[in-house]
Amino acid sequence: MGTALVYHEDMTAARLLWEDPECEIECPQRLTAALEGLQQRGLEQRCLRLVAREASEAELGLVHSPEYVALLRGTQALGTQELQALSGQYDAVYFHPRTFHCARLAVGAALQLVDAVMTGAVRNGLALVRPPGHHSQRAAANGFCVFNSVAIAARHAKQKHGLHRVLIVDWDVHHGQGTQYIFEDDPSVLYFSWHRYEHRRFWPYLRESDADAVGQGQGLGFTVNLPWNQVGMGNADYMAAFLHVLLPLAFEFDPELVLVSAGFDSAIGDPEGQMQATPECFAHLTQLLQVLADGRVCAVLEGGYHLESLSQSVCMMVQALLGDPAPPLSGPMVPHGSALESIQSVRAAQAPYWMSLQQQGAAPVLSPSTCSPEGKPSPLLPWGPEFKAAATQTMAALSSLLDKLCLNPTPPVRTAVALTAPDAALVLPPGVLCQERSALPEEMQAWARPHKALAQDKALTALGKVLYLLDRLLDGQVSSGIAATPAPATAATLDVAIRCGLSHGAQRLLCVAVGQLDRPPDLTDDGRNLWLNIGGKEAAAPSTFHVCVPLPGTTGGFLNCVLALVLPLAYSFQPDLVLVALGPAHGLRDPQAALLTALLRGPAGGRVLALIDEESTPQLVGVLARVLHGEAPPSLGPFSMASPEDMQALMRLRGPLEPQWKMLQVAGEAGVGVVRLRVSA
Ligand code: X5A
Ligand code: ZN
Repeated sequence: MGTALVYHEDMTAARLLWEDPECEIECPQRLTAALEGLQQRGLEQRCLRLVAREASEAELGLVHSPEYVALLRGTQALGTQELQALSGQYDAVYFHPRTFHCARLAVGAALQLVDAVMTGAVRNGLALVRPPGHHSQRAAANGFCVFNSVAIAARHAKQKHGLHRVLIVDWDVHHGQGTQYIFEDDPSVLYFSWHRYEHRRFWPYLRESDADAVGQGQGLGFTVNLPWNQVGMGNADYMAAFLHVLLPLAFEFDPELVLVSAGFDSAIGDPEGQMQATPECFAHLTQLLQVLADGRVCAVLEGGYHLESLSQSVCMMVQALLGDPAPPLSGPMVPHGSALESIQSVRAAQAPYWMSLQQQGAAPVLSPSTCSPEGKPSPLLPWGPEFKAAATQTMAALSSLLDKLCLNPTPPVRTAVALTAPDAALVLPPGVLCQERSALPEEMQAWARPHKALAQDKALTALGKVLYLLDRLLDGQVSSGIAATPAPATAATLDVAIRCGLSHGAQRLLCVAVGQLDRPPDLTDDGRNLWLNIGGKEAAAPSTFHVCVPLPGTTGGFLNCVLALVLPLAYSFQPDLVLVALGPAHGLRDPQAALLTALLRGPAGGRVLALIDEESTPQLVGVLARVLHGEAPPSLGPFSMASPEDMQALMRLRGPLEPQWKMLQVAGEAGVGVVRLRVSA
């Protein structure tokens, strides 16, 4: 349904007019670099371009005090010296005669984006703005931020569009304390922020940025802080944060709109963040958010100071918003110990307020991470010699990544559907290909030979289409597909598909089989295939490559199974092809099948082949085609808590798998069954 890109070139007008090493990184080139990146990759052209308008003073008043707005209005007439003096009254802020205009455009852009999404003109979008907003408070500028665009957008969404629940995801590397203060006691806005913290030794050095700040009064549990206590956090850490903290809470909260404080100073190469997440990680984070709120995601630029890294990360996010598959994540999918400690702390701090975090064998609470030893903050000098050397390496890595992406362009066909018989009731989204072609008869016969179930004409015809589709997936012509098979042949077809996939180019193949489907008997644990069965028989000989889990009966149980088992396994395994098979009487409701399939686009760069029974309803085929094509899955319905039995089954399974599949971890080493003692001096 489309992606909006909101921009106005006037937002490049404000700039620093005096020497200030702290503020100089917030420069006009940030916007031009991001926009040029989007243009060069043909992404801007695929978006609905909207020219930003200025927010009205009434709109600014949704968050800011009239006195503060008047003060900012007055800055338009000030000389440089007066501007510098006024700037000095705030922490890390500079004013320019055009600041008021730019900041009003930034807010206006966010509001226009929300309006476009809420009226259904587009599905989602990005507002490319500066100055940023998330540090700004009711009556204060802070950290390059003047007006809090995202906070105003959240209030506007409630007031103008009658929303009751808005989720704000702040993935900027700094804590958006401004946003936190504004919604502290408001249960209608769930605010999630991760941020570089280093036990309070990083700007803005606040006690209330720690995991135990959870909101106040009615808003208890609606502020979620995930402090990073070391630099160098990467793809695995960010994904773990989403899978184990943000998404369980977000599904339980059930937002009607997702606003992203999209700062890219959390990406590799940034002098402020000094983190390691690569640009494609932001495509994955965006994809994960798109399964919420019917896909209504509005992103607003916050920080991001390494121009090349910023521009690539913005491109990745926009690609994901447009529905393109995300490139696979690079690097080892192993979260850092320090990240796991942080994840454990925030889960423990939030557990009293969220059903989805209860029952998870309440891990012992770690000692507070605010033990700022020897007091004083010691911010790293951003452009010291060490950092410069690291940044040079980073740049080399980034440009080779860019090459890789150019060599692996998005397949010409995003989704193909191969049915055994035409179905008039089936409505496919535009762009989805109906595949009639089949593998060559010799090839089909050769693969089918060992299987009695494939002797029938009907089964063989279906197999031919599966094999053809599989080949197009593996040679990069098609990104994802759906193939139907007659019921008695599903297991045999799946067996052939796995073997064929592995012999025709897949290095690692993940198979998620739902329902009564046995693992092919002579598949070996050679590390090249991972078999995950949901809702079938218990495995006689389970292993790290052969996992069987019962199908939970509640939405909470199902979500927990997907977020805490299926996706961590899938992302740890790093497959290059995913097979999803819905066996006979698989027991998934359509929205569950859609969510599972949508999320399994992540781990293998969008290469998913879904095998379904030919008797499946056209509704199921349609919804699977739409999610594989990049649309949002329908809602699962009201959240219901997982049953204790389902939780226990999951916990028992995860334990032995954790040493091999590190994305399953939700606690630091020291937190597993060990109570830490604190000895105070
Ligand atoms: C929006 C943003 C950072 C301020 C850093 C001050 N602000 N040292 O990234
Ligand atoms: Zn920032």
